[in-house]
Amino acid sequence: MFKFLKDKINNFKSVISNTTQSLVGNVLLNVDDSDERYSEFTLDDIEDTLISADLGVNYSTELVDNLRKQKNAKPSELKNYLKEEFKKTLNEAGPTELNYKDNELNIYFITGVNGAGKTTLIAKLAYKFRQEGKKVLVAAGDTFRAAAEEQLNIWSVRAGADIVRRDKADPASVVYEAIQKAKSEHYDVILVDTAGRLQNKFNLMEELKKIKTVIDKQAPESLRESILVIDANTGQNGLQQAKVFGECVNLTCAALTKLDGSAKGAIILAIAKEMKLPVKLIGIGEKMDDLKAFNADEFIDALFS
Ligand SMILES: Nc1nc2c(ncn2[C@@H]2O[C@H](COP(=O)(O)OP(=O)(O)O)[C@@H](O)[C@H]2O)c(=O)[nH]1
Ligand SMILES: [Mg+2]
Repeated sequence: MFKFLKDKINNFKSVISNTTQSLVGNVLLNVDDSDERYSEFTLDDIEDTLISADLGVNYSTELVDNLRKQKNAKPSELKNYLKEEFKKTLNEAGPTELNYKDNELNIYFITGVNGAGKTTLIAKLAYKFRQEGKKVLVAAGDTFRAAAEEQLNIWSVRAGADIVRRDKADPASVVYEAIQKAKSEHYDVILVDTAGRLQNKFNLMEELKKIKTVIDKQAPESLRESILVIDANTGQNGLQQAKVFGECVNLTCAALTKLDGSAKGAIILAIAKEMKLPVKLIGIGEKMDDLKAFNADEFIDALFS
């Protein structure tokens, strides 16, 4: 497997310190360890604090209702309770390792709203794959914005990847061309960039479905991951977006960008709980090297240590 998927994150604790504060620190402020049991007042405060941390209303309510039902639940055990529940939620969403098959074509289909960080994620992924000697092709499927294509071009060249781009062309035809090229020239990886204009939701969703159909027809065994890119700072809005995209492309995982500095990293848990989607990649900065594999144990350890 890829080295970059095994790399530990330096200072992960400090990267997610704002999330830790809002999700664990602030919640624990509601309880006094010496209390024998939870008061109704305390339970309400815990629920509000979890919701403010962007864990989502349903999940927050469920966690607190569980405490309410357990007559022996002790405030001094709140930290451990949350830790075990969060672990369970992440486990249930499935494995977090990015799928890749050696000696085959691997296609990664990247979607998400404008500004979420798709193009940056593709550049970083291209860079990581290139570093491990893979032959990488980028399909510039955001043909609407010339600037977007140019940005992708610069990044791809810098990463040492090749690119298929055609100004103003139908994105599905760009992807078609990329697949033909990848097959005849034996590429290991295709990264498909897409547009994200939610203002015209119907057209965007049709465009994405069309790309998906091209991949399914031209390379049915090759779609390795369908990745939804979410900006950590969008919190619950990000989750709403996930639902819209999930209805038209079969998402297999999420990538959470801009986790650096964000206080809303709890969205990782909300995505796992509500969408049953594992977060597999996290963006922790703007540099090429600032893409990391998400590891549930590492995340839980950093949150609760
Ligand atoms: N701090 C930080 N900024 C990021 C990260 N990922 C992307 N960005 C920034 O977010 C902005 C939008 O990214 P872009 O890839 O163009 O989004 P797209 O519209 O989805 O393709 C750019 O300014 C990126 O530099 C990240 O992990 N951390
Ligand atoms: Mg883009």
